[in-house]
Amino acid sequence: MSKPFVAILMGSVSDLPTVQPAVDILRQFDIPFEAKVTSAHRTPERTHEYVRDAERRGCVVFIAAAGMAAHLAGTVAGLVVKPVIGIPISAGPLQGVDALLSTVQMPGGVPVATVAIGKAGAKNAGYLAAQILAVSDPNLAERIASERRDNAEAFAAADARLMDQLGQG
Ligand code: RP5
Repeated sequence: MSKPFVAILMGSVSDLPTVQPAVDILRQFDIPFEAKVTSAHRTPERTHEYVRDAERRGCVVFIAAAGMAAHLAGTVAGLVVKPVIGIPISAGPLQGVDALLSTVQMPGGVPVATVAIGKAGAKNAGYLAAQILAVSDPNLAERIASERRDNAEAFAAADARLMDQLGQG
């Protein structure tokens, strides 16, 4: 059996700069991934073929990013029973609210775990994929927990500096 990996699908090459934080987080935790440009509307057959093939080859989490009438994540969710994370992209005059609603409003029984619009959402998509993999990977779980502890310490240190600056120490 091949090594488990995450598949990142995006509806257009123009989505890549927004999706990049998800890629960065997966790289940070040494999680194998594939990135693919494929569209629910422009290349529907290619999307179906890729998703089915990726699942067969060991994909355990799908991340799907799309803008406007964003049906990519929902399409993937309809094809597999692996977790699907949807990233709504801001790509038109509605600034991503269109994509958010398209991605999040799935019918019962076919969920898409929808994150925030844009780069903040992409970053959390990377973390969520990592946390899903960490359920069966204690080393990965410890790396994620360790980063959380480091962040909490940095946050407390920043608060202490602010207290000093304001003479409230
Ligand atoms: C969506 O339409 C894509 O995911 C992208 O966010 C948006 C615009 O695509 P391009 O016209 O830039 O290719 O399907």
